[in-house]
Amino acid sequence: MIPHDRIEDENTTRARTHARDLVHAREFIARTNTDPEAVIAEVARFSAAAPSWALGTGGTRFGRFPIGGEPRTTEEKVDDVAAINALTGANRSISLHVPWDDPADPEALRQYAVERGIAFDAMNSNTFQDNPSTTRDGAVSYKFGSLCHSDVAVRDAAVQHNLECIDLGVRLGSKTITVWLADGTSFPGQANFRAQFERVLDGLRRIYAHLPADWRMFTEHKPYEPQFYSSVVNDWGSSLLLAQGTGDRALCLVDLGHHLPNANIEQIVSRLAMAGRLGGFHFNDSKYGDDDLTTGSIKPYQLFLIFLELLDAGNGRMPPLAYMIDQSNNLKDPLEDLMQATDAMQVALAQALLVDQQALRGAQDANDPALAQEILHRAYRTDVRPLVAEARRRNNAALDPIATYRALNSRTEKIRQRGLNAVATGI
Ligand SMILES: [Mn+2]
Repeated sequence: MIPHDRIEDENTTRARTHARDLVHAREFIARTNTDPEAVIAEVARFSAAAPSWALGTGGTRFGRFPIGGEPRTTEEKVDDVAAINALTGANRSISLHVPWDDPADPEALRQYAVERGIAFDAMNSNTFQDNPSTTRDGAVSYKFGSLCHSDVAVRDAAVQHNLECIDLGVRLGSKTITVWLADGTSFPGQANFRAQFERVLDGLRRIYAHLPADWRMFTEHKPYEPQFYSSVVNDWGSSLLLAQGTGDRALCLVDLGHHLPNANIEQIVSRLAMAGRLGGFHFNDSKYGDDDLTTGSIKPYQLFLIFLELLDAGNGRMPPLAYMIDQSNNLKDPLEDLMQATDAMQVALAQALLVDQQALRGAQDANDPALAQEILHRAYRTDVRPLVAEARRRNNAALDPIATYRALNSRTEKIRQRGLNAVATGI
């Protein structure tokens, strides 16, 4: 755990500069007919879950370069999320991935997390790998798909694994199961598109039937990888069809990296929200494909536009969706990576809150695209960092999370406790 008084000490060294910057930011923003206090409050309310599989170093198929001190158990993963939450004040939950996480005593794990201020976000099932616990000790294989498989025994095993994830999640206090399927084909003619889709729909209905009344089920689309010709849940349209064909609490999850280049993701967000089927997000960024780069590191303007659509869906506030970070790379300390993502989301949210909605509607009604762009850019180009830092301070977190993490030698301390060779599960 990161001691709160150490964070306070670090904040004290930055307090005067922060106060000066905040006065300036407040003055500037007040001139744009926006209440800076409302922006700070909404940013302070926001939280994004950290995924248990992004707490160790990521990698590529060419290699992985562990940095040491990675969490060896799910408890240590909770510790790491508690550590970044202490610094950001905006990562109040963890999302588990079964069976990479397979707690022997879920009630004890839940208590462990509660004591550290961490809740359990969506449960993630895994039918894209063969694991003894999900493939009936090797009796079946997901090589040719899971819910879409031609063999009913494989489909049954995949359904059963999802039911077990829900049962585990109930014991942890989770309320959501996210189903991401690697199902698809790598070669034309390999399978019938329609037969695969109908089998997936049938499997999702069976999983949905097991949901407790206060649970939701998310389907997550992706156009390609690991299959390279077709995915069954290839885009938001297929995801929406599955949700609509399953039940009211079946919703769509948007992973920013799961789109073909140049897709208008903010418009997809608007469409799904309009259809009442937007359930959650996996935040990351990409240049070429599912790169899992740090949120906001490549296309920060797109991130701003996405938050603008979220505020539109929530009538000026962030709608109560499941927000999670889903990123992984080979180069950074994963905890710093997650804190940078959290900061990028808070900055994008603050910028989106600065958009003068009344003026924007006026420009739209007057068919004045130049003015509409001026209004968006005025908000996007405002330096909102003092407001975001103030939101963190009010959440008893760090004015500067990364600098504080480094000043406290947090990684060195983890290596000392867990060892240089401690490597986390997950990819
Ligand atoms: Mn994802």
